Amino acid sequence: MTNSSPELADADCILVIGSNTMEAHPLVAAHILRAVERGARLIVVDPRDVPMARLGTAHLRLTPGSDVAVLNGLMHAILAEGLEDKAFVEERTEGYEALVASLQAYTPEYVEGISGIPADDLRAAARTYATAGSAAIVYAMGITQHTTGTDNVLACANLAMLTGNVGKPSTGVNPLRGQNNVQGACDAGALVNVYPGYQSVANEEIQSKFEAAWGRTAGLVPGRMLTAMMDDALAGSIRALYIMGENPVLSDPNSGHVRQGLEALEFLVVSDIFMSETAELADVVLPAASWVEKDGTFTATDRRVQRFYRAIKPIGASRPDWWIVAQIARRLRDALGAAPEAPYAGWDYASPREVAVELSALTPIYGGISWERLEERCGGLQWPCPTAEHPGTPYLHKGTFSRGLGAFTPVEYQPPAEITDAEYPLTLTTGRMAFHWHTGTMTRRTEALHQEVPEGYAEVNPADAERLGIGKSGRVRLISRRGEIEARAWITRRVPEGVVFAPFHFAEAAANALTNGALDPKSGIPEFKICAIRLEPVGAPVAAPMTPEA
Ligand SMILES: Nc1nc2c(c(=O)[nH]1)N[C@H]1C(S)=C(S)[C@@H](COP(=O)(O)OP(=O)(O)OC[C@H]3O[C@@H](n4cnc5c(=O)[nH]c(N)nc54)[C@H](O)[C@@H]3O)O[C@H]1N2
Ligand SMILES: Nc1nc2c(c(=O)[nH]1)N[C@H]1C(S)=C(S)[C@@H](COP(=O)(O)OP(=O)(O)OC[C@H]3O[C@@H](n4cnc5c(=O)[nH]c(N)nc54)[C@H](O)[C@@H]3O)O[C@H]1N2
Ligand SMILES: [Mo]
Repeated sequence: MTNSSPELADADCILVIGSNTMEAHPLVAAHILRAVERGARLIVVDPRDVPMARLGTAHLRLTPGSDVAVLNGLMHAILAEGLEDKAFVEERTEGYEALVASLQAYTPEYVEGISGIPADDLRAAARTYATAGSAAIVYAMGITQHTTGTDNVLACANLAMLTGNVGKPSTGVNPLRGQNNVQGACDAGALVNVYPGYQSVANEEIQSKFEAAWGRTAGLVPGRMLTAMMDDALAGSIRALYIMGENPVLSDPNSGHVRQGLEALEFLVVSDIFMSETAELADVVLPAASWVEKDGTFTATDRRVQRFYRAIKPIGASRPDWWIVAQIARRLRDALGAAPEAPYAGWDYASPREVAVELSALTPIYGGISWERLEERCGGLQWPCPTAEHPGTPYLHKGTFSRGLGAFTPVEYQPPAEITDAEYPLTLTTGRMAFHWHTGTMTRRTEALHQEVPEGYAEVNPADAERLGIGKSGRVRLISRRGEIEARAWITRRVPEGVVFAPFHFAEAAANALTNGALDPKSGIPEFKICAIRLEPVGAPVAAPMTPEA
């Protein structure tokens, strides 16, 4: 996030786009609710009638995949009414003329044709956002998990800069990162093209710094992305994989393809806290300790590093992930060699605290973040925090952007990779719900959560259900070009006509058997949010008319 979660409570306007915040990020949602109680305006852009949409000043219920058009339309309307922040654009940005030219075609009427949002609703939302004292954009997977995911995010940045809503409290462009520590994992270098702290692997100077620290060079070439690895495995260019804390058999798109890829490997290692569907395919399973069984830090979505404490001893033969990784690294080092005088060639940490010391020594944004400081402060420290005296950074881009001027990047609307046709006439969108976590390894083992939602389901609009003869709580078959699953039908107006939603939490009704493996060419993220399907009732068609739920 450019800004901090608690700052949302003080925003005058919050634009939530592609985020089911109440179900997926309830703590962030609490800050938004506080803002709404204060009288802040809330605009929700989501095809589904998610809980937060009910509280908003406006719910822009767009056709899935039309976000670039909607964001461009909002900017078009802002310019048409002269509501842009002229001083901010002049002093802090570049590329304005090209942006304005690119927005010309996106009249609210043209955007209505693509998105289904009434032109006047779009105009009203543009006015609400642009005239607010401070306006924050909050987004999540509803805009990123598309072949145009990067374009969607760039369009959000354009909108924020056009209205001067960057570099100030309670504004910004705020991705809600999903897992408790996905931000920390990225910060620590778990990405294909950077060392810890987003230091480029392709930069020779940085490469030399890490070579001196670790006693080995890793080469100046970025690695392969997760989403490309199954193709590589099938092609034979990847022969072994070591998977930690990931269950791609259920969580990657087009699971049939994933399974084939994993089965084609010569050697598969999986490290998990449970025997997941992916671990079942492994040659070696390394049992990991769960978060309650280990010490460490988590970095929250607003760049906030916090210390967490072990509550119980690791159960059975399980070990903390850092320990497992270090053991493997030591053996690799012995096999491949490393300069012994390098300060961090040892991989002999006595505790995760020593890993943290190494991280801050090599990573400028974490330079001043020590466990000692974290243990003294409730609320943690937010990076960039370069020195031991630095108080941390609640919001980014104050006064200047890291590249100097903020660059407007024009983006054009493009349809999703797979669109509906006569054979597959419905749009499937996938995601999450409050009671389950991803592939269910943890939540489906938790009795209370299992009781709340014991089985897979699909949200189907009453009009579609009636047309297809799908009864209330009846079973339904979802069929795409890649696979089919059976689930219970939840007949509900949460989804608009023509759109079906299925969570991906249930192995026996695995949504990813259906999803499309098409990727965003820039980020490599799969188009989890859109593919074409058809529905068939399972069992006898229901004759009696249904009572659709609200
Ligand atoms: N209970 C629970 N909470 C979780 C998780 C979990 O599994 N369970 N997972 C965590 C993780 S890792 C993540 S990444 C986050 C994800 O959090 P979210 O991204 O908020 O959750 P999703 O359900 O993936 O999708 C968000 C919304 O996108 C909407 N959407 C679908 N298509 C489009 C579109 O084309 N445009 C727009 N504007 N919206 C669209 C959906 O209707 C949905 O409401 O949740 C985190 N929190
Ligand atoms: N169709 C569809 N698919 C999606 C998405 C979607 O919206 N729609 N969302 C995508 C997103 S945003 C995400 S983040 C992914 C999530 O995909 P995954 O990360 O594959 O899903 P999880 O179920 O969280 O799997 C994590 C695994 O880690 C294990 N685990 C838990 N704690 C620990 C630990 O401390 N150490 C180790 N070693 N293992 C541990 C769990 O038991 C589990 O097997 O799914 C993606 N897939
Ligand atoms: Mo995620």
